[in-house]
Amino acid sequence: MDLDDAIREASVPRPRRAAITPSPIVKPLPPGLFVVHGTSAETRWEAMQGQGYHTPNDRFFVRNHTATPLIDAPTWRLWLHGSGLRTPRSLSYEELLALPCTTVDAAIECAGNGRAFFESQQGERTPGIPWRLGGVGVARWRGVPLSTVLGLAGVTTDAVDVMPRGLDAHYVENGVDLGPVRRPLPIAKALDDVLIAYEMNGRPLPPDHGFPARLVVPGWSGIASIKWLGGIEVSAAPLSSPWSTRLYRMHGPGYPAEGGDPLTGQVVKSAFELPWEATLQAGRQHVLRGRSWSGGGHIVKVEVSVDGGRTWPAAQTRGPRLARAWAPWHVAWAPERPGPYVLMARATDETGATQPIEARYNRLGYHFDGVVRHPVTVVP
Ligand SMILES: Nc1nc2c(c(=O)[nH]1)N[C@H]1C(S)=C(S)[C@@H](COP(=O)(O)O)O[C@H]1N2
Ligand SMILES: [Mo]
Repeated sequence: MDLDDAIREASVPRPRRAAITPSPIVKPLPPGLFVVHGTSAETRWEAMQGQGYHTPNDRFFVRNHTATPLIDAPTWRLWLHGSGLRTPRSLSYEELLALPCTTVDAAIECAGNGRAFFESQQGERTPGIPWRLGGVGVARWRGVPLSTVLGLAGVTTDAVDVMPRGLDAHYVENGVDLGPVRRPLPIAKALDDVLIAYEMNGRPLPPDHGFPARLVVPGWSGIASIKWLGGIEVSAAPLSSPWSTRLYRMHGPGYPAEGGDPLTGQVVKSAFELPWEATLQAGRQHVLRGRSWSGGGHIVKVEVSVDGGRTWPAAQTRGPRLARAWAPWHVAWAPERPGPYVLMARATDETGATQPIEARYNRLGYHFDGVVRHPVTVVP
């Protein structure tokens, strides 16, 4: 049996879901927690008010190319194959759970998070999901290091690329079948800090987030963290997919004709835990809370401007500010006069990377790192 047959036979999502609901996302999407974008949904930032360090599973954003498949764990197998493995093999759910596990607090963030601001702040139209800032979440992931699992199949010294593939439906773009969602990882990253996760915030992975198992690739664009893992190819020759050769690259003025290198690390961003748009009362003290994050390292500084960017007093960070997750912060604000205001937050990470007033344009609208202008109305 080859991999395709194996996946078809052993772990194809049962047709159960079609019988239940036509919804592409299984969990409830109450309008107070999510903004729905077709088959995906972004977290409303006010839904993070009063939450702990992690994004609870019920409000973690979902990015689906098609629809969440319901996968039967007892018959599921993870297929490890390719020219970069000495002893190709497969693994059951039980076998995966029996391996030595570890946890990591890591963000998953869509490369297009913040895309809406290319248009609303810079007048640059880009195709794709118009995320504001809710295409990110931080969870405590438990699972088995990818290096441990691949080690069971004997990685050869000449292995160069690792291609995980999802068990969700093939992605069809403009009538062209691009195949299963998949994207190669260089072997060095794959063997470094990547996890095959089966638990999210202490619960089995929810269906929408990749049950029974997904990759978690800390610091990198969300597309690397393939959900509903069915197979992993390890190859002695370079691998590619439309998600590495065309999508998830920088295109446009100043970039090579074929696009920049495949995207890896995420950029610096900041968000207020406030509704869009927010209403606050004049004449009293408010505590503005938010979070900042970067794929490049931990956050060392957050500044907040309430006067249109004239002054940038420092915000206080509270709690952990882990690299590859985020740094919660707060700042006091007592607006006296009613009227429209714009709140801005700007973070800097340990590499010195910070947020420009204007993000550099790219045709597909990835990696918006500009300072976001959050509208607030102060009422009497
Ligand atoms: N199999 C599969 N994996 C996938 C996707 C998908 O559609 N199918 N979407 C990717 C993208 S673009 C992102 S941003 C993250 C989102 O993870 P989440 O839905 O758990 O938040 O999953 C990635 N993994
Ligand atoms: Mo994404």
